[in-house]
Amino acid sequence: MKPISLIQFLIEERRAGRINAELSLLIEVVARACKRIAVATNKGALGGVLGNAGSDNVQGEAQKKLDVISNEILLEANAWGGHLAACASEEMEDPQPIPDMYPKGNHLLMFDPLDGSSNIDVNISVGTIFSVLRCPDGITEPKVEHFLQPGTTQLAAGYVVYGPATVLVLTFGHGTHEFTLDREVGSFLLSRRDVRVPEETGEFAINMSNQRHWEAPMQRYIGELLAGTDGPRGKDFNMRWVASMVADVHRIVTRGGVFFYPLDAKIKSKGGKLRLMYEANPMAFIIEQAGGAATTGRERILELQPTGLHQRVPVFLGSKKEVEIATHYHREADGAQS
Ligand code: AFP
Repeated sequence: MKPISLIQFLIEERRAGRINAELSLLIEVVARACKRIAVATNKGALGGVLGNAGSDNVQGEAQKKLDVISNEILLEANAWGGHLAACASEEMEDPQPIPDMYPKGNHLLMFDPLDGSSNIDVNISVGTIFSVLRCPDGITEPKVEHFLQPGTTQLAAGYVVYGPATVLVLTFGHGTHEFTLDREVGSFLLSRRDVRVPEETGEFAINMSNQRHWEAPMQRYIGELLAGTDGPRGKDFNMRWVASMVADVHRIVTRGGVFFYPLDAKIKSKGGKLRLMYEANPMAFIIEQAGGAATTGRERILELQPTGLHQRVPVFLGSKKEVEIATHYHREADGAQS
């Protein structure tokens, strides 16, 4: 059977009344921009794109050249189509308005242009993450407060992983779907419809080097996994950590597993490591739509009321049973203390 292209998929979603023409165009534009980022990423040293840009982003982190290039590609691609009211990027302090010379649309786009960028120079998978919100009615000049909507209001979310293959994973709230870039044809083709994250798993992802800084319930939960067949869980668990959230989440979307970036003493004052609007919310939407779960260890991520554009939160996501056990341990410990 002839594979379904992303464009055909979007047309079918429109015909089914699940998305409108403007959202369809927005996804097409983001996918096209991500193809350009894939080309830049694939060039590696030959494209002169490796190394630091010599600047810091809003989070005070050193920007890689590809962070800057990817951000510019996404901003430029999304400026003129008439589908956006504004966008916001992990790399920029404030939302980016649509230039006055172009028409404006009804959507807000948020993105992490190149997640996992510390991996670029060592040729390990990186990715782009994005989230789409509706611009509140009557707002023509969106400000930060208009972006601060809970994840449950997302109209779409997706990521592109630039790995051995370039893969787009997308949800509009009706399942999670995977598209693979056919480099010869230049199109994303549907490779898996309605992907499912199994409820149970034997694989977890966490940066173990932070173990001594974790809260007690996290120590307890991971301690039980590490005890394997000798411990209360009665089975051995395997561990993976790419340090590129897109790659770690894509493994979970492909074969199950659970991902944690918990609170620890080093990052407590910041609220967590990962960004709610650019990482946690879109990934939580994608994972829930694939049958998984996503919490901060205490609350469902998608129900958090954001307080800042660059807010950070702890993230537990993936196979439902493991997220539930780890979350239960945290809630139980909170209850015991209060
Ligand atoms: P960078 O984009 O700065 O590499 O950060 C990546 C990231 O936000 C996320 O993709 C990883 O899961 C996490 O940070 C890795 O954090 P550690 O380096 O602390 O393991």
